[in-house]
Amino acid sequence: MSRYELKNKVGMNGLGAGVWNIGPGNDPFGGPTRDPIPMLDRLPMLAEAGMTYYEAHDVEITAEMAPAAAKLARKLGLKCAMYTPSFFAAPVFKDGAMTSNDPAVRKLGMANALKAVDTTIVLGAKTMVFWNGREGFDFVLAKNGRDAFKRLVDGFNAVGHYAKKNYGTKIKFAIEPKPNEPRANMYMANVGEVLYLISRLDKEIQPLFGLNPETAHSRIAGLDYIWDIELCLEAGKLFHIHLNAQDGQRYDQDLPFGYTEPLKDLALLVVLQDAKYAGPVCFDVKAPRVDDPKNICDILEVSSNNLMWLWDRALKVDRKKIEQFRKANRLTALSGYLAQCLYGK
Ligand code: 3MF
Ligand code: MG
Repeated sequence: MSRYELKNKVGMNGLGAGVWNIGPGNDPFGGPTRDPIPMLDRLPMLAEAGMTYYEAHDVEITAEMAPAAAKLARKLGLKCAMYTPSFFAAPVFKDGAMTSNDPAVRKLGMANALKAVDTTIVLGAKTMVFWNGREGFDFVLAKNGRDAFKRLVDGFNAVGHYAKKNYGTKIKFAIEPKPNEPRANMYMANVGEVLYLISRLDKEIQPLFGLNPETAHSRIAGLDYIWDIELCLEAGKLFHIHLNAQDGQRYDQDLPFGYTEPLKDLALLVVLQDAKYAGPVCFDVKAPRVDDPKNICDILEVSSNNLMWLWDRALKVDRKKIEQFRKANRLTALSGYLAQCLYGK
């Protein structure tokens, strides 16, 4: 089993993927096209695909399964990059977990979040991600937005204090923004919004909170992912990353990294290299419905190869040349230089 290693990468090296990335192929319009693979069987598959890290939701690797998963992962030389509570799949969270208008649902969401904190420790991950997929609204005035914001602040404060009290600074939290899908309008829609939310948390736990920006989530909103990443870096809040690709402003596709906008992806890697990003590099991609079970890991191979090629090319980009083009205001020429780095010999 050989693992992908990024040349000169600072901090945590190796690539990662979610166990959900190699799912049975359902989409909102159709059921599975493959038999679901038991979750623990997916760990050797990720290792075999060259991953160093795996990621999972609490509904995939449950608290009860966690000790066995940790043992198996150790045997495979896999590490858990992050663990995350699912606040979107169960019908009870249909209108959100932390922002639901029903206090009993909010209470259940909190219980799940705290349990996930404990499980994150069992799995040995340093990061817990929150993608609160159902926090938002489809109908105006369905929720009081100001109350919803306050509920998010209260919710994340409670999680942060629980983690700090029980585990010190062992676990950090990375909030993943997304503008829409599955809700028409989602709270925590973009990087700026999440940074503002963090600024409103209790001061003593603010250092525990950062972001997990995902390529497709910025592009769905027509936002530039590189700027989203730069903003997180500027704030010292790039705790985690979800790389993939997106074919314009449409439903969330979770395409292989590097597939749609390679030149921008090259520039992204220049930014990450120059910032000495030390966190893990993880994919959030979806094996398409049309892929046969035997080829289910193709999406990881394609994403990893694209990343490795672009990473090496990004290392060779002459930073001085970028400076010169900026100074001379030759921005078209700068884009041409990047194209040469990408496509040239
Ligand atoms: C949805 C996502 C999620 C999150 C995951 C981690 C199913 O668009 O990106 O993947 O990454 O829930 O918290
Ligand atoms: Mg994601």
